[in-house]
Amino acid sequence: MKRYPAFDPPEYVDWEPDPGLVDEYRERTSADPRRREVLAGLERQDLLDLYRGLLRFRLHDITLQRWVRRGVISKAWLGTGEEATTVGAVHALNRDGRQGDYVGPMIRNAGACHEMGMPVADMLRGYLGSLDSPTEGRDLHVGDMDHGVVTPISMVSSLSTVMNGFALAFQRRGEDRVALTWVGDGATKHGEAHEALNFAAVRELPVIFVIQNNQVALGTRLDQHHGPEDFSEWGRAYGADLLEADGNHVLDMYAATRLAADRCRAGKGPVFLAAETFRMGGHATHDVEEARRTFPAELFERWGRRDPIGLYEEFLARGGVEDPVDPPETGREERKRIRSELEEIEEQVTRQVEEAAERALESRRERMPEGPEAEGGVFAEGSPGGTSGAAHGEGR
Ligand SMILES: Cc1ncc(C[n+]2csc(CCOP(=O)(O)OP(=O)(O)O)c2C)c(N)n1
Ligand SMILES: [Mg+2]
Repeated sequence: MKRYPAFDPPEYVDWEPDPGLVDEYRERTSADPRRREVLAGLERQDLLDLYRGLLRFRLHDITLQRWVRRGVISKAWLGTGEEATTVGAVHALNRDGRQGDYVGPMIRNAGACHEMGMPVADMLRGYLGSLDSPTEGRDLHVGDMDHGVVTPISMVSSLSTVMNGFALAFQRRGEDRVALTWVGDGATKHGEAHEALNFAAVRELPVIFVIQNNQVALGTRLDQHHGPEDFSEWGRAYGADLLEADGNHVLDMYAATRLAADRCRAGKGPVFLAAETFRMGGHATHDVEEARRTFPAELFERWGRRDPIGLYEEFLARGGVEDPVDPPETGREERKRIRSELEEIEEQVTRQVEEAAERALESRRERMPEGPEAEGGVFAEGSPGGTSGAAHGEGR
């Protein structure tokens, strides 16, 4: 993809594929027989849609960074380098709005919203706080139940118990549906995460917890808040199934999530999906320098070579788009043709995100809420025994 020197992490600016990592990427799609079988079922279009989703996430974040630079917003929380952990998982679900599976994305999983079908403009409006944003200007955490996206609140791990609630409802109604949420390595240290993992395991709920280990929680490194090297033993501790996945490999995430969802649908949930990835920036746009001081430069270099978009692009061009589990050798001409197809997709997605940004800025010019509007919709209207005044926050 086109690189953005003003906004990309320095490791991405002159990104070139590392041949060893490309080989590993290819090997991983066929190493596990069950994942291989899942991936063998993917159509060319599915593979390109995953690429589209990764790009959309990166470009959504570039837009936010541009706005920070221009003073439109004060800061933004990005998923740079972690896009595959979100996009691969979401694409493996049944994305059928209210009738389908439900996801609960944290702020670093913005890609889940647009990949479930929410318009990018609405997500950007969330940041701008306009009246036509999903929360009518109240919060930048956005969701939309019409697209199966549960709106998060900012308290980390609180979504886990909420998603258990949905999964419990699916189970009690005998519905063939799954709930999925992402729990950061840091969020796993909150008591509510423990409650959620335990309750889900004890009740065998159809829920997937993607443990998104990006090696850091705000300014605290994994080794400062976590005893073991990783999360591989956490399934055993709770008596739940655990799968491990490469969080920078969109197809590995896709395959693992599909297997996890199958297990849940068969009544054998929950599944913990431990995904290893790395936060290529700061906690948000304000502390990038601090984050760079938190880790040795070598770690950024190592993960920088594993850009989930660059690697996937290379994989597709080297035959992955024709057959993801047994890619044919592509010659120069063939690779050129595939690359130009990918470029065309990139142009479309870039245009889509730019137009969304334009529409969101229009809302900022014309649809910002007035002060008193903050009082509306705080309490449910017409609740039994409630007064209409309660809907506007009076007398409470
Ligand atoms: C209950 C709670 N405590 C503290 C915070 C402040 N806080 C926001 S993000 C964060 C770190 C989260 O780390 P992690 O779960 O690893 O997610 P990441 O930011 O790395 O994606 C903290 C402590 C919060 N939002 N909620
Ligand atoms: Mg983290």
